[in-house]
Parts: sequence; C-alpha cells; structure tokens
Amino acid sequence: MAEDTIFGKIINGDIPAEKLFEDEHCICIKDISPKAPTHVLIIPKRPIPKLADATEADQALLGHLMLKVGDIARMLGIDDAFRLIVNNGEGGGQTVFHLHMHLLGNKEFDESQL
Ligand code: IU
Repeated sequence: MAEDTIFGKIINGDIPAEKLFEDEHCICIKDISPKAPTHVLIIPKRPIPKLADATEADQALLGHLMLKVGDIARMLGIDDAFRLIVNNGEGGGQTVFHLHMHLLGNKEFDESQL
C-alpha cells in the first residue's frame, strides 16, 4: 500500500495524525487545517489518486467509505447536519492526490452555497 502522498505516509504510520477511526479499508483523521468546527477526512487505504480514477474494482470500497461516513458522523454527533465533499483534480481544488472525503459539521451550511 506504500505510496508517496502525505496520506500514504499517515496510513503507513510514517507520519503521525489524529486518528478517529481505522479499519482494514480506511482511516479517519482530523483535518490539520479545519474549515469547520468539525472537519475530518475519510481516506481509503488503497491509494486511488482521485475519484475519477476509481474503477469497477473499487465499487465495494467506495460503498464501504460511504457507509463509514454515516457511522463516523453518528460518532461525532453530526449525523443530522453534515456536508460531505470530494475535491477532484487540481481544478476541483484537490491538493493531496490520494482520494479522500471531507466530512464537515457543527457549522451553518448555506443551501445556496456548495
Ligand atoms: P484536498 O481535497 O486535497 O484539497 O484536501 C486536502 C486536505 O488535507 C486539506 O483540507 C488539508 O488541510 C488536509 N491536510 C491534512 O489534514 N494534513 C496534512 O498533513 C496535509 C493536508 I499536507
């Protein structure tokens, strides 16, 4: 699973991070630069660079990640009010090219602003 992004290094244990959850397929860490009072990242251990690179072979993994979002949101007490964001590619604001989902909560979300 070794791979050369910061998230790969966190998954491998080479760099420490504040880990809230881990199973065999993914980890959940606190974002180092939070954009909301609750801002965590859900990161598959398999190093898919970006969502658009996922294939049929990743279908079960992607389903697993989506289910974990609900579990983690419940754990954090935000399961009735969160926003889930995936930035895809430089043009989409992605800076770390290892697929991850941003789970944001405890903030007022304006429905007119995505
Ligand atoms: P993006 O979707 O690729 O832009 O998100 C990358 C996120 O990773 C961003 O919110 C950073 O604050 C966050 N992050 C982190 O939590 N720890 C790190 O060491 C680095 C980035 I570099």
